[in-house]
Amino acid sequence: MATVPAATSTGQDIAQRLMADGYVVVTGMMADEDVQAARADLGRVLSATPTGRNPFEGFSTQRVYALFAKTRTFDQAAIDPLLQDVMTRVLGHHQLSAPVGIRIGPGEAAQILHRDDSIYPVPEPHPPLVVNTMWPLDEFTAENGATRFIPGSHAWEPGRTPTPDDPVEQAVISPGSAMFYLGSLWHGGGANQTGQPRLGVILEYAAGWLRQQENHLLAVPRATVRQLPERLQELLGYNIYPPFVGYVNGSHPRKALAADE
Ligand SMILES: O=C(O)CCC(=O)C(=O)O
Repeated sequence: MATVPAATSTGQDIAQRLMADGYVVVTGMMADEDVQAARADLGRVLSATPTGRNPFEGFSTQRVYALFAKTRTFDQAAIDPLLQDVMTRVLGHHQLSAPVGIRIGPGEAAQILHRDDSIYPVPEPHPPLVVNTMWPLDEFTAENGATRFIPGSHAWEPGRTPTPDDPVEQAVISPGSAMFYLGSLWHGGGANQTGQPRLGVILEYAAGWLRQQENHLLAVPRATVRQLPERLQELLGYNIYPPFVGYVNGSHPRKALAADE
């Protein structure tokens, strides 16, 4: 797998690899103590999180939606300067779209391969609309459900879909790293053939002019949002796509957020 260290890589390097290969693994994105804190806090959240309702979510898989309403342990990751630089280079003006904790339980089947950007009805080929980042909080192994993906599939000709002959790789990655992948890369969660769950968090970003996959304005209470760093508030949707998409009563949504109601 294409792997580069955060400490010696620039946003330009990472964005170039991402655009060329459809994915890139960046090591050293999260300190050990932050991984442990995130794992512990998500364990708390997961103790009250149901399993999935359909094969896509996974009947033995738990998904933590409304992530930024439930934990503070990904606030810094979401606004990490290197990550933000990559997103700006690839997506331009961008926002958080679908941040989700995903714990694939023992016995779970492989998720269907899909493209994250296929939810938007934009004809192919199109410029990058979505970039996802997967943050493993357990060791991802071939056996416990490491994310599956088809290298090169981000550049397939319009209309092509996976066949059993397409080579599938798995993101065998360690906590502390983050795998960046384009929304056009065919991928999916792996089957968990072990007796232990596999926990990871996706922080998915989308171009700023699209509708966010999750409606964070309703998912995260305003009292919570007011406590967050301003950049995270913007990424959750309290922002303008220039010149004025997203205004509130003719003003920047930051003003509505600050209003006492
Ligand atoms: O959990 C994973 O490895 C990937 C999950 C995924 O792609 C999704 O749920 O959209």
